Amino acid sequence: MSEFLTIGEPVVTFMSKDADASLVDTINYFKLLGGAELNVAIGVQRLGHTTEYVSRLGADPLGGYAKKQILEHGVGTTFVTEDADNWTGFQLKQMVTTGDPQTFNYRTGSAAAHLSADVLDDVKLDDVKIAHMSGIFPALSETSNQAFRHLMDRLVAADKLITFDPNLRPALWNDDARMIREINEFAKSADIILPGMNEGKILMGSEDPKDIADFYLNQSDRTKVVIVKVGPAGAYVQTRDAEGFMVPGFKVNNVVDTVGAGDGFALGVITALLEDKSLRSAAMRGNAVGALQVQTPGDNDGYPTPEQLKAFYEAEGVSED
Ligand code: KDG
Repeated sequence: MSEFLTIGEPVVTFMSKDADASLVDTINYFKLLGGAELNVAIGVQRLGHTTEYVSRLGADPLGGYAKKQILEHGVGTTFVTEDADNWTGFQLKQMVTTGDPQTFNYRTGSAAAHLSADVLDDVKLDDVKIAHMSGIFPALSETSNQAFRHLMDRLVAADKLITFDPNLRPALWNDDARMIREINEFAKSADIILPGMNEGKILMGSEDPKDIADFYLNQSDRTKVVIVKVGPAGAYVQTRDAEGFMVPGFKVNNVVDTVGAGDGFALGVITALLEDKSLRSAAMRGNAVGALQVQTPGDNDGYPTPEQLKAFYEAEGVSED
């Protein structure tokens, strides 16, 4: 079994080739693979760590495409099962010259939404050092919600280090009050929480990184670290027993597409912790991977190899401790 484990839905993305056209008017698309948790697994693997991804794909061309891509990235597929009755979820994504692209999901009733808790009993946790959980998978269906809870319970019982990204997707939850309640409840089981500043506003009514960190540190003894993503400004790190501090972001002049930056941040933090780096270095690596990712059109194509990360740090004149 691998050092890193996550569960999620791969999202085949049809990205518009027609810059700034609405999804209604777009004619030309190209195909790529995303899915927040898969993005993290791809990036963790690319930085030289072993990964295992739990998911369920349709026995359809998009499922075949996703499986091929996941294998090519070297991510572990022992628990990527096939569903003969349901299709692989997909998404349309706009190409924008500024700001965040519009997306539209075709994921209701997808194969991943049928991934049930019993499959997770076979997942061996012995070698897992970090498990990454995100708020997207439990939003897919009642079945995936139960599966997510079951894995979370097993991880907590095995005392594994859990990172949690709220990854708010109101369109998938379809019920804001439930989304807020459940995301904050899941966060109680996490050791490290990685919310975005804008998510804080929805989840506890404040965009102030310190308020967000205090909220999560106060709601559960298990939570030891909160790292709040504050966009291009970087990240705010707070632990239970020390003053919070900012780790500044890297300046990017050519933002192509912001999707995948948050996952890039998570994988930067996770890989740095797997390599026993400090929290400051972990947040800096998160910022670095996020900055590299926004310079590419796909959801995970900007994530660096160790050599690319080294070259980026050298160009920026920074180093990890
Ligand atoms: O975080 C990136 C994801 O948003 C993207 O890859 C697709 O999983 C996805 C989603 O739900 O939007």
